Formats: sequence, C-alpha cells, structure tokens
Amino acid sequence: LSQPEIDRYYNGFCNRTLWPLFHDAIRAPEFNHAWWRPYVEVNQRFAKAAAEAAGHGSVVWVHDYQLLLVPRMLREVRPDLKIGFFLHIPFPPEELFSWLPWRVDLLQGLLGADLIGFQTHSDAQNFSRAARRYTDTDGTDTELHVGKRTVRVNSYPISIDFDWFEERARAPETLAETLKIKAELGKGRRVLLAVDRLDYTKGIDSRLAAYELLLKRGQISIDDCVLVQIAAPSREPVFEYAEMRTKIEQVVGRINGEYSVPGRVAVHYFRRSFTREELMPFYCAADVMVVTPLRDGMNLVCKEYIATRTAHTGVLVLSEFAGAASQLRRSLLVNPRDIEGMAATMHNAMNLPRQDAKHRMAILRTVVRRHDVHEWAGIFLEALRA
Ligand code: GDG
Repeated sequence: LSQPEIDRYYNGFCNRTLWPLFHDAIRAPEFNHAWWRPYVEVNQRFAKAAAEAAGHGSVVWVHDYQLLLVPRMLREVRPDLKIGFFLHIPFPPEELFSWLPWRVDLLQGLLGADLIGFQTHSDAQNFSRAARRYTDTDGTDTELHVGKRTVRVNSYPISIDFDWFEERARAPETLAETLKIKAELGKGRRVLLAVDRLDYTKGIDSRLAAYELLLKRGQISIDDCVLVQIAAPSREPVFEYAEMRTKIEQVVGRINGEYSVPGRVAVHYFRRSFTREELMPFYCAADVMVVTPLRDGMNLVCKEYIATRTAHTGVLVLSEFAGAASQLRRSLLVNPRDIEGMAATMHNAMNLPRQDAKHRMAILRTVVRRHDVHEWAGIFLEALRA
C-alpha cells in the first residue's frame, strides 16, 4: 500500500469508519467520501491477486472488515471458485449499520461469498437482517437467496491452539520465568493481569477505574495485590488511539502516584508488544485475568489464559460484551460500563473459594480444549466445501 492508501484506506475507512461503527460506535465513526475510493481500489487489488493465484474450482477464504468487497469482486471474475468470508469483529445491529452511506455496496460485496461466517449468533443475525432490508435478498437468518444463488450465513466462534498454550505453560523455562516474575512482583501479592491491544474498545480505562476504586475504599491494598497491564501499541496514527493512550497513562500515573511505595507499585504498565512466548509466564503468574472490553468480536486473550491454567487455578473476569462470553459462561461476567459492579466482581474474583474457582476453571478448560482453532477452521472449511 502507498502512504496515501495507508492514510485513507487503512487508518481512514478501515479504522475510523468501519472499526468504530462495528464496535457499537464507541467512538463516533467518520464518514469521509475521500476514503471510499481507496477502500474500493485496495479491495480490487486483493481480489485480482486472489483471482490470479487460485486454481480452477478452488476454495478462497477472505478475512475481515478490511476486505468486505472482495467476495463479490472475486466472484465476478472467477465464478468457478468457492468463496468463504469470515468477519473477526462484531457485525452491528441494523440501527447502527444503516448509518453507512455505502451500506448497500458493502452488503453486496459480502453476498458474493458462498458462506459468510461471524463470531456469534447475533452478529450473523444482524447481517442477515441488514441484507434483507437493504438488498434484493430474501431468505432466513442462515440462508439468503441472491438471484439464483444461495448464500449461507452462520456463526463460527474463533479460538486458539489450545495444545500449544498448554504445552508451553508446562515447559520448564516458562515455569522458571513465572517464579521469577512472581518473586519480583512481590511474594504473597495476588496478581491481576490484563493484556490488550491499546484500543478504546478494550475497556482498559474502565478496568483501571474499578481497580482504583478498590484501592480508594481500602478493600484491597498494594501489600496484597498488584495489577499488571500489558498494552500493545496499536494504530498510533489514528487520533482516537493516541487520545486513549494519553488518558490511560494519566490514570496509571495517578494511581501509582497515590498508592505506590518504594519497591512496590500499584500498577505495572507495559506499553509494548510481547511475543506469545513472552506472554506465557505472565498468564501463568496471574491469579485473576481481567478481560473487560466494551465490545469485542471474540477475544482470544481470555482463551489463552484458560489454556495456561494446567492446575485449574486462577479466575477469569470477562465482559459480557466479548463474543467469548457466550461460550465461557463459567467465568465471572461483568458489565464494563458498571464500574461499581466491576470492582465488586474483581474483589470477588480475588477471594473466590478455591473449590469454586477450580470447578469453574475445569469447565472453562473443557470448553476451550474442545473448541480450539483447528476445530474452528475445520468446521468452516467443511461447510464451505459442502
Ligand atoms: C481481533 C478481534 C478477535 C501477542 N502479543 C501481544 C498480544 N498478542 C496476541 C494475543 C492474542 C492476540 O494478540 C490478540 O487477540 P484478541 O482476540 O484479544 O484481540 P484483537 O487483536 O482485537 O483481534 C477479536 C480476534 O480478532 C480473532 O478473531 O478475537 O475480537 O478484535 O492472541 O496473545 N496481544 C497483546 N499484547 C501483546 O504484546 N494485547
């Protein structure tokens, strides 16, 4: 992509129009007509490249909101292909989707696929409703008729390579690193962990507010717990991201300024990327994992945490608004807009009776082990080929 394309297609249409709109318009989406043409052109380039690479009658799987127009573009030049599409982010309800000046083009783009996959049932339903409303399509929530073609729509909750995380959690080098991190954070302190891309959808600020509230009320103290926030830099040229980062760093500074003592900080804040291997000992050291997005397609971090809990210890606090919440019912579910409620649940998580915690974690592990990423890919591709 050229620099103007990165500005208009990627930072613009993808990340200032589609991303916020598809996440409940947590930030106001911008509808800039100068970004639309580059979005179409970049999609055309991907479609052309796929058309050139794919053998006769083969399967092409298109991914995510950056390429919503590709299925139709590809079908126009290569009607012999089987085309699948998977959306990694939520699909918004009709009331929000209808804001888009290009809503018909985007729906028709997707309807070029044979099978369209979403993270959750309600995302799939939102899409089918919008398609029936704004295009010449009829049918049910799972089967739409587009001219003579049938387009299938369904939910396929994405997952992780469970075995990889479990195995790495048991590796001697991970165990050694975990002990080291625990010792350095302070013996006897319970570790709360959060791992997110630095994105305004992830609820980082709400989680910090809940933690601050617990400290302020004296329900917890820095002698008995510590919050580790790993925040991977993301989309920094986009204004809303830079703004969010400043806000979060102010709050971390305020909490540490108020509560830290020499050698003991209230919040460890890492604004940098970690590899999967580097993340492992943090997952293993965490007594409570706090995943509190305001809206998230699925959220893999919570599943990764579960996979590392080989001894069935640890508690997951999870937002109701992550796609993962519909599968991970035995986590402690929270509404991230309810700071009081979230503080109470985080407090509860730190004090959950051992047996209850173990029971919950055993069930969560069964779910994620059974429904791993291999199952996800297998089921989608099998349905596409059928
Ligand atoms: C989108 C949707 C959906 C590695 N280093 C770091 C880091 N990683 C890995 C994590 C995890 C992944 O990045 C983050 O995945 P999430 O699912 O949590 O979130 P998004 O990046 O927003 O992904 C999401 C996903 O697509 C898949 O369909 O689940 O809903 O938004 O694997 O281990 N992550 C962070 N810091 C690192 O240093 N935060």
